[in-house]
Amino acid sequence: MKDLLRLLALSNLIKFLLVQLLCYALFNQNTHAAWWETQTKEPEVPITYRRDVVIAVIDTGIDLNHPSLKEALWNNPGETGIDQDGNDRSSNGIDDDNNGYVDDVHGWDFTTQTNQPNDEHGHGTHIAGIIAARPNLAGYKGVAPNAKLMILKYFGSSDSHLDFTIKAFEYAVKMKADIINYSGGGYRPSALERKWVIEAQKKGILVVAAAGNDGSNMDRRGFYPASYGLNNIVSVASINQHNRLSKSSNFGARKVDLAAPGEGILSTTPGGGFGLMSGTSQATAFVSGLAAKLISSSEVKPKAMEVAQHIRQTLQKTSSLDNKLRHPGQINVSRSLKMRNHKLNRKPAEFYPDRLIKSLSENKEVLN
Ligand SMILES: [Ca+2]
Ligand SMILES: [Ca+2]
Repeated sequence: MKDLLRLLALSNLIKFLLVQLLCYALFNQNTHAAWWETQTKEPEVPITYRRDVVIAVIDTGIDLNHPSLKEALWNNPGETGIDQDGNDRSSNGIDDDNNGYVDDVHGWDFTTQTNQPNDEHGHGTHIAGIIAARPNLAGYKGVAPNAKLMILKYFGSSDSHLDFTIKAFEYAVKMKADIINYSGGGYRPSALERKWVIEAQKKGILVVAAAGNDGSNMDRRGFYPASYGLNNIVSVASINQHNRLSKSSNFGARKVDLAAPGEGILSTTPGGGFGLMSGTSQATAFVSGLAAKLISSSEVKPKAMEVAQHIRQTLQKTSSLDNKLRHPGQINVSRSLKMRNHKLNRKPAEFYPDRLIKSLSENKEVLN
């Protein structure tokens, strides 16, 4: 009996040590560090933050109290401060900015029509952390730890996902987000959804959209909004740690733009925790984080298409992605930041220069 107890105690100790080791390994593989150390083997590029960048995260909501995320929440300027009666605008029950939503201080939950877009699923919290988690004591931080997150919940227990997505796009455009991160999608296009992506384009808003996780060729079958083919959309596939397209990732030499890491990604989870998730959703969040960094640090605020073009032009070419993606490469944050040349619309000094010409001729082929 004594031996058994000793064995159990030992096994608990081993379990404890294994958990500690796992935590150490996870935190030392965090989003930010992993990017530079395993993907580029280059030191982080120091940047000057020149402006706030707001990213609309259209997803399953967020853990509003997560210690790594609560400081990253966008605050609607029209629903903060004190009203004429001395009450806090964020909780006075009045639609102070007259946008149709009462007390929408951090965004909106379209599934329940409330101002508390809490995440019961976990997906949205994970995406939000990759983009903009604030640094914690263990060293974890998102790609753009100064960005502000506008939380728009479209996915909950109801099945009106497309209707809520459209409302969320409309909200993000009207409330002037800089970037819309949409780590979701469906196989049926929607004229209304496309309309709001076009409205985003008119306002210079970048839309970063997941290519989807069915391992299918999107040149034959579209996945929307990623496949609307507008120049303010960047559609994102997932690669693994061996620089190969993830087996589950959709692809398309004409319809899917580029790749970013999407397997075994550590980020925030509901309840104040951290965990690993995989998919083109995670890859999409990396691209949104990079776009936020570019917009916040450029001397002149770039337009959506300029950011998209710059990201495409500064990819790290990855031969295993040839014939699978329109731009067969993966994002490289330090390379994109270094090649920014202070103004995004200036042509980068290097890159494979035939890419744009090739893209245009590819478009011609499509049109013909
Ligand atoms: Ca309002
Ligand atoms: Ca209010």
